[in-house]
Amino acid sequence: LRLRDHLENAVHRHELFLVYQPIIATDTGKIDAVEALLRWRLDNEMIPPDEFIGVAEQYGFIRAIGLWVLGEACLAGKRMHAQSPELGISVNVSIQQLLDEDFPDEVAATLKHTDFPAHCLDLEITESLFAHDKRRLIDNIARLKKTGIKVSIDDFGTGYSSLSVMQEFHVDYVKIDRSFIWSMDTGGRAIVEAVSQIASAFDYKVVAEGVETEEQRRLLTNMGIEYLQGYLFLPPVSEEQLMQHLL
Ligand code: G
Ligand code: G
Ligand code: NA
Ligand code: MN
Repeated sequence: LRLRDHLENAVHRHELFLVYQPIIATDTGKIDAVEALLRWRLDNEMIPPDEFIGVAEQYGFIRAIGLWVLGEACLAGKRMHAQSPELGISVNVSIQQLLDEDFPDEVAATLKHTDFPAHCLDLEITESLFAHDKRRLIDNIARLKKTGIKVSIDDFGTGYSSLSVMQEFHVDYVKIDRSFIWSMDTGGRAIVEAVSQIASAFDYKVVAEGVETEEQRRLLTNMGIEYLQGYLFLPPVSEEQLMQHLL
């Protein structure tokens, strides 16, 4: 209850902020995009998103918070474009946002009022969310894509219907869940390779998450995976810190 009451006012009290983690293009080694990740500081205590996103969803705050995140990310992206004009920004979205009929229009309105280019925005949808009202999701994703934005399947491989999700939903990127990257030396390599090949057949670009070692980087690069993300490159950092890496 304490979390719920505080969360309701967290946006107005400026307790929420975003951090940014780079996504690296394998071929150039350069930052291609950044993923925006939400943080909440309550009375000097950091509450992890895993603890409060669920609360926000349960009590109906996530649409307001999600809209705030989207606006902030586009504004930050606009500032980053002064240094890296084509930099992409990825934003995580919750199922309530995706199922909301107004959401595609809200995304379009946010792009307009922040003057952020649609093709540089990517929305990340966690694979397990695709289990919800399929018609509505396919519909809303199609409407979102009409605004010119990109869509990613996040945490790919952790759901029960990975292959049908790839076939039925038209997306741009598949982010292979970090658990597969971490198990590459104990059998996961074949899975990563297979996912990458299937994704390519659908014309989806692949991002490997949770890259922590040079060995993982080498293996993923040799497999032809297009993008890498993980602590090996940079953890999520403040906008100010990120700007230094964009130079
Ligand atoms: O940043 P961290 O590893 O603590 O993120 C934990 C989880 O919270 C991840 O699954 C991430 O996708 C999710 N998350 C982070 N920021 C947001 C956000 O702005 N919106 C939603 N819906 N989820 C987020
Ligand atoms: O579920 P999602 O993929 O959105 O989760 C994103 C979170 O994963 C980020 O908030 C970040 O803290 C975490 N993360 C990113 N890269 C790494 C990594 O290399 N190792 C670990 N342990 N966590 C990571
Ligand atoms: Na994500
Ligand atoms: Mn993920």
